[in-house]
Amino acid sequence: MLNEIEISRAIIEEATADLLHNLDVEVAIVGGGPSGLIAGFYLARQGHKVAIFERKLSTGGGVWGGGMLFPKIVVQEQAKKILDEFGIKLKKKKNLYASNSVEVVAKLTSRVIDSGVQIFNGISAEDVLIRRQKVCGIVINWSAVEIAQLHVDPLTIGAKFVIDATGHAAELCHIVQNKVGKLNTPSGKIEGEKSMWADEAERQTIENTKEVYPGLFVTGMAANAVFGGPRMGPIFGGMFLSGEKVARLIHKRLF
Ligand code: 48H
Repeated sequence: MLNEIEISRAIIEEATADLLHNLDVEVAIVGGGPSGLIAGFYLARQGHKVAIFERKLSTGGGVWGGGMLFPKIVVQEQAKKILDEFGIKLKKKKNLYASNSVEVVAKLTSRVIDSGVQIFNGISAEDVLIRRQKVCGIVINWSAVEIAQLHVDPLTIGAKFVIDATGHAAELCHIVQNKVGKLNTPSGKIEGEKSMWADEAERQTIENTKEVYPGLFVTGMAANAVFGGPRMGPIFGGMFLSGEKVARLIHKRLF
C-alpha cells in the first residue's frame, strides 16, 4: 500500500541530503543554459565537485526557443565536436550544422547529470559571498520566493570558484559591480552587449570567457554582455566552446 507520509519523507530526506552535500562545492555555476551545462560537464568529468543553480524549473536556457521559436539551433564547424560527444544529431547546412533544440537540451542535461553535476532547479542566486576581495560562494533562495517577492532571508553555498552563466543579464557580475565596484574589464565596469554580428560575436564569446573578478568567471552570453561583445542570434557554438573554455581555466586553478 502506498503511504503519503512515506512519499513526503522520501522526497524531503533525499532533497535535503542533496543540498547538504552541496553546501560546499569546488565550483558553483549559476545558470543552467548551454554554457553553464557544458562548463559543469567538463569540470565534473575532471573529477571536480560541481553544482548548477538554475532559476527556472527546466535547464537549457535559450536553447528551447531556437530561432524565433523554430525549435532548431545551429553550430559552426568548430563546435561540432562537442555536440558529437553528446550524441546529438546534426544536419549539415553549407558551413553550419542544424540540430533540434529539444534533443540538445535533453541530451546535454542527461549527460551532465551522469557526469556527476548536481543540478538544483527552481533556485536563484541573489547575491555572492566575498571574503578578502575574492568571490567564495553564492547566496540562494527559492525562485518562487523571488517571484512572489516574499521577505525570506536566503541561504549560502560555499565555492572555490563561481561561474556567472546567467546569459544576457550577467546577473552575478552586476551584483559584484554594484557592491564592489571594479571588475576586470577595460572600463572596470560592465561594458554592455552590442548589436547582432554573429561572426564577431562567436569569436568574442570565447575570448571574453575569463575571470572577471577574483573567484568569479563569466561564460556564454554573459561574457559578451560584460566585455562589450555583440550578440549572435541562434548560433550556439560560442556558448558551448565558452563553457568548455571556462571549465579548462578553472580546472587549471584547482590543481
Ligand atoms: C539562477 C539564473 C539566474 C540567477 C539567470 O540565457 P542562457 O541560455 O545563457 P547562455 O549564456 O548559456 O546561452 C545564451 C543563449 O541562450 C542566448 O541567449 C543566445 C545565444 N542569444 C543570442 C542573441 O542574440 O540573443 O541561460 C541562462 C540561464 C537561464 O536558464 C536562466 O534562468 C538562468 O541562467 N539564470 N539562474 N540564478 N540569478 N539568472
